[in-house]
Amino acid sequence: MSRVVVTGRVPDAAIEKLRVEHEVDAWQGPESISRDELLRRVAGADAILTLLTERVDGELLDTAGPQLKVVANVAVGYDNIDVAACRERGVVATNTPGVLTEATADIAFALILMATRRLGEGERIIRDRQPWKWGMFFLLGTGLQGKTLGIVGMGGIGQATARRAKAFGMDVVYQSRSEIDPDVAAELGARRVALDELLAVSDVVSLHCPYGPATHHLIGAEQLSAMKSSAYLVNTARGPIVDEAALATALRDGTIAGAGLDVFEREPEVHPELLELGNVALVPHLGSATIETRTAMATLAADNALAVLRGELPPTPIG
Ligand code: 8YV
Repeated sequence: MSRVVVTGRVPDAAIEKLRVEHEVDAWQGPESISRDELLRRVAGADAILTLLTERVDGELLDTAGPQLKVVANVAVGYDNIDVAACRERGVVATNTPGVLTEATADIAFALILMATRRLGEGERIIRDRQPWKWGMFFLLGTGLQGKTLGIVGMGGIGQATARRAKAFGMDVVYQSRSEIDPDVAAELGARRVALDELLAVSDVVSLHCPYGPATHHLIGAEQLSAMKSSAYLVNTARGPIVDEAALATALRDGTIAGAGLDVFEREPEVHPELLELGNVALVPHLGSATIETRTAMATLAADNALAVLRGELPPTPIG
């Protein structure tokens, strides 16, 4: 029997799976685990299930000890994990691709609709008990039909967002490190372009790339200026892909028309200028937040840990 540490609250199904074979120490606090408590608990662990709020670096791996075999992230993004440090110590790192694809694409599309149809603004008027009545020109938004969606990062979530765009009558262009399956590209009618062209032709730009040194502030003042002044930016990937201060300025000055954000540069902080602007829809990192998806993510992370502890290949290793 091995010792598995779970660094935050996850659905019971995953804990139960782990408990069949191992001793499980799961953090149950209402807040994220503190760094000190995390380091105390991981000492002697054979496996750790981590959330994106926990930084997995050399210090944590060394504190855990040489018996540590696997770090299973309950997230598809793994910018919280120093993968090279894991590799150097022979620790397998895993993530949860696939199971959150549809939920995250749903939130991307929800933000596209919130921003283009001004739903947040409308809701705030009602909740603030401001006087309003139907009017021919009241809160007019922008239609999506016949418009172009530019997808940055055409992995599973980008493709699922493209599928939704197609159903809404949009054209799709994408920028991606690699060419996607030609059958999928044909089905979506999606054309691969360089980022410059994507920014210039898109009515909505939606970010779906991973975060890392290569994508830090991929969208800054220069890229925002390259977008149409009638265009919208949506980010459901990772906050620091966008220079938030530059985005606030662009939204204030009308460089672009609006934005929808699920992720932020310094979560849970939000740039104070964004909070003052009506033309940005803000939601608190809800991309994968459905009961079904979170259960599937935690269960997949548990399966990854269990496989490595049994000496088998995990279903979804990183890299
Ligand atoms: C999760 C995410 O909510 O999977 C990711 O990369 O950003 C979200 O789906 C989060 O990571 C849960 O830890």
